[in-house]
Amino acid sequence: FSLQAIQDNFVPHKKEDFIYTYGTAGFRSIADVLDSVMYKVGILATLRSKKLGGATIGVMITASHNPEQDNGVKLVDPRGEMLEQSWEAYATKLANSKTPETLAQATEEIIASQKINVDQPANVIYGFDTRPSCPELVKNLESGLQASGAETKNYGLLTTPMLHYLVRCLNTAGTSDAYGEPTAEGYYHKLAEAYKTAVKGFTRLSTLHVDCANGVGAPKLREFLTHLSEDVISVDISNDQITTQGALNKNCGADYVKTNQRAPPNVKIQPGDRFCSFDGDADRIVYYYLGSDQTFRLLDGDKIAGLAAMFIMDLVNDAGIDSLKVGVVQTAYANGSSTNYLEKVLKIPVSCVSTGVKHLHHEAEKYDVGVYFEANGHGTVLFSPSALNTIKTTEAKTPAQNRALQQLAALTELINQTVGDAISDMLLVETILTNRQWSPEEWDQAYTDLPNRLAKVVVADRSVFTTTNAERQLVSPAGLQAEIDAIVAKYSQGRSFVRASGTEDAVRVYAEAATRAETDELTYKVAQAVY
Ligand code: 16G
Ligand code: ZN
Repeated sequence: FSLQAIQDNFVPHKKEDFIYTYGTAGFRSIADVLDSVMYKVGILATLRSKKLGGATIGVMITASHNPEQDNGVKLVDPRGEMLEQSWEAYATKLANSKTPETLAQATEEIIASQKINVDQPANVIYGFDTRPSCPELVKNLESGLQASGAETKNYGLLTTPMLHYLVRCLNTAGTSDAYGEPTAEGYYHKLAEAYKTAVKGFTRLSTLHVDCANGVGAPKLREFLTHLSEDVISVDISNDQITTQGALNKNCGADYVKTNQRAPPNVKIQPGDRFCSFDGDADRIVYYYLGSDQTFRLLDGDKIAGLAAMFIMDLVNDAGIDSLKVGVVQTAYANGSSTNYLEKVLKIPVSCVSTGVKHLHHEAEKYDVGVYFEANGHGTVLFSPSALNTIKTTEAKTPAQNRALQQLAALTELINQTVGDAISDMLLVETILTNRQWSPEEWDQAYTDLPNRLAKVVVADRSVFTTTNAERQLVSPAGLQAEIDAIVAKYSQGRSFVRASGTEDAVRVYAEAATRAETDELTYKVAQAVY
């Protein structure tokens, strides 16, 4: 490890005045300004690995659902989780170092404050999505890794959740909680075997139509499907144009569908059929279908959480292990009807946390079985070590109990325990629908979403909008929350909140109410109060 090498290989900033922030989605911006950031992320990944005694750290290059000209990068910690929050400030510090000297200084500061022994080994793996800017960004990342002396492995084109899986596998190999074979093949095999077990004995459903957002999910889902025969699952893939310039996330994908509450224009949506959309890096998924009245119906992250929680509660009861505490974690964006369904109908505890996967993930770890989903379709289910142990060691007294235990065991393998995963979540939904022999309408009957609206307000300085109570209330600007409360009080089943976006220079306004007209009016009034 040599600070000299770090200085000698310095990759300069392309735009002098650009300020970088490691936020909820890592670094993310227009790809053109990211060369220098990649170099620094290489150094940071090396330091993080050295700090953790040479544990493997992951680096994923993607900008998820953002337009094709954007890109981004984020670090993955040893258990396949997001980078520990306290390190985000280091990332930001390195990224904004504009000269070799200030970079060396910032590096030294991290080493000193974290008491890093630089003689420790460093191991870093990386992967990237289909964006045309990736190859160049990868080169800059590699320079940073090389300059700081890490052992590396390039896993190539990957979905984000596959990279998280690989990191966890590499760090648990040979231990009692070994997570799987650290290869793409190992990932496919694990999911395919679990799925076969989970749907065994049930009639296969009709074909599922999958929109892959013209992203990395398309080739990866195709590879995965070679591990399952047509009589186990039938999938029709669309929006798989990964080499067509400008196609990524354009008028398709999970974010398009959730935001516009409509199917991608090029997806021919037929009554009776089942559809889902991935986002650009395949860590989000939403389902949808055409109702018998020909209207578009969305089954978003909230609906998936409700379905999963219902199924898991039933299995836990049938398995006779209802001492396990099952809970659901949501954000303020969860539809009020979904929270009501979970709490009042399923009688499951629900926690509400701030936006961003790391917040949901950590809260979900507090339960034995923690289901977490953002309304936008990012989520998963976490099984605690003690839950895994209970599922593995409980002795069944009846065939029904035995079957429930087997199903739960299959779910623990099927569900990606590291992060939300579109392929894995798709298999979870398909498992439940197959077990129940349900159509999407039947799934949708659990509850009816309140009409809702999300608006974006561009303000002079979004940093003055600070919140409390899991982002449901404003602390500042002074007086604004009282104003919002007064507006909301006029609408039946009204709810609205305002928060600064973590990924865009804007403030978001969410509102829901009993009717579409009231919702629109409420959104408009709150947005006006903000402006
Ligand atoms: C990031 C988050 C996502 C969240 C979104 C909110 C991660 C990996 N991603 O993309 O979970 O929904 O930000 O964006 O945490 P916003 O702050 O612009 O509303
Ligand atoms: Zn994504």
